[in-house]
Amino acid sequence: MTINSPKICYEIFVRSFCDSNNDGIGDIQGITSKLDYLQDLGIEAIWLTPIHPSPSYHKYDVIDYYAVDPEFGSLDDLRTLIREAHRRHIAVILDLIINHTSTLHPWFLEAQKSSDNPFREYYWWKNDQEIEALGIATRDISDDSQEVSPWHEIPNDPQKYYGLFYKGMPDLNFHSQKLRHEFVGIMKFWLTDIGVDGFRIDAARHIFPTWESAHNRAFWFFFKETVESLKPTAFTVGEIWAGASEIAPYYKGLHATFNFDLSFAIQELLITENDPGLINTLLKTHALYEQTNTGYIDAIMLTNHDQERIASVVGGDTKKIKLAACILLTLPGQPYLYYGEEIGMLGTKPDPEIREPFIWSNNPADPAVPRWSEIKHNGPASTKALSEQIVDPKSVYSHYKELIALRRSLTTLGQTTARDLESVNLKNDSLLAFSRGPVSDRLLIIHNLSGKAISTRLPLQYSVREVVWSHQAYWNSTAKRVQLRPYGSLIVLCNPK
Ligand SMILES: [Ca+2]
Ligand SMILES: [Ca+2]
Repeated sequence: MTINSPKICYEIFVRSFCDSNNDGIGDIQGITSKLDYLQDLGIEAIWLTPIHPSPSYHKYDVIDYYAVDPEFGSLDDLRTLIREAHRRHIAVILDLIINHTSTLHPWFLEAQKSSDNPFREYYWWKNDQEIEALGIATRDISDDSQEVSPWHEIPNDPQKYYGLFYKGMPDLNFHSQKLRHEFVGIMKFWLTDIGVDGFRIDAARHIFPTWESAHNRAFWFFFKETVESLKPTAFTVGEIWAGASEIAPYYKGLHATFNFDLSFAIQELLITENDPGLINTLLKTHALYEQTNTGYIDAIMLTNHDQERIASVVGGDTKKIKLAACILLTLPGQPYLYYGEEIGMLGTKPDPEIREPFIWSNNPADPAVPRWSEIKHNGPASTKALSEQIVDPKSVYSHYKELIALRRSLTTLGQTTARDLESVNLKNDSLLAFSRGPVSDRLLIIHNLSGKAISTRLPLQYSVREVVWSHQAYWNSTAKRVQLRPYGSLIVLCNPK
């Protein structure tokens, strides 16, 4: 593989991670100051949520693609972050927002002036008759957008503009060759001038709107060619919040895509304590991906910045928080941890509450903890700070660190593709069991999803050579049974059969 393919990635919501200058807002120098922490945890790539100037706290509506928002620091700060990250073998991936801009972006400020403005073609414009003729005045809400009426008015303009997410984010129109040229320049700037290692592509499934979706294939070919020509080692991971069959074609243009279905399936497993066939679903997904690209990378996660935090999904139960980590970090793919997951941070919607400041310590005067938002979910009574967890071998943090080290040390566990993944039927829906790896060194992985202790025999084709790792579980070699305490996990190496 010519691209860099990090084994363990980490999503940083920049505003909430670490504050370096005591203004209450997480920033780039703050991230640099925590690189030792991330390296020690075992992280190989960080994905930063958008850092460009923007009127919003989340910055997914960009007004300047060539700058760093002063709230977060400067370009020099970013150069330093990249240099220091690379020194620690950590890749830096930026969020690339190509679907839309802010209405305050100079392109849109120009475009809205008149229908013959040279920037008009950067966006989508239609009058009411055209919108009606195409039947596109309204849309069904989707997981990633609640907007029902995506056409928005400009005073005294007979045409409306298209903004899929909301009126403050007008969609860009990549029929415009001028706009494509702009983005070639933007990608070149970050990949080659500044030296980032790749991009996470926001809203990748929405680049062309539904009535123009036939143009998507050519667009992603153009995108791939552009990235490869600028920096052959650059890595791309796309947000395509949809099912596997819709995601699969994107592997022609992107190295990786996020597996949202898997994220929700793992959550469902944890809530119901029952496996409806997760591995078989995953195998079908991978078969679809493989048809498009045999080098597909399945980007797997428990949650991201748009989903309720996993610790809250499981009701704050530490045993289940640890089980969630066990499941994610034993499945094939490229795992993405959402900052704070490794200390069991809580959070439910609305969005700012799933993006709360990282709890470095419970010292209310700790300048590293951002103070931009009120902390509702992660006060001292509910979330143990990292400073406490880091010295506690039984903490959620220590559990994550151990699992990450395990995944990085075992080639089979760290595989991104799943050609040798198999579901193992132990005839008990409270168990999630699967095997991975070559016949000579096959790993059998068993998770107890339930609050009951379970003892089980193994199918005949699996004979245990050694226990590789266990958490609340053991192999009873005399009775030839696997013993799992509630929410326990066991990984064993099997003899070839
Ligand atoms: Ca700051
Ligand atoms: Ca779009």
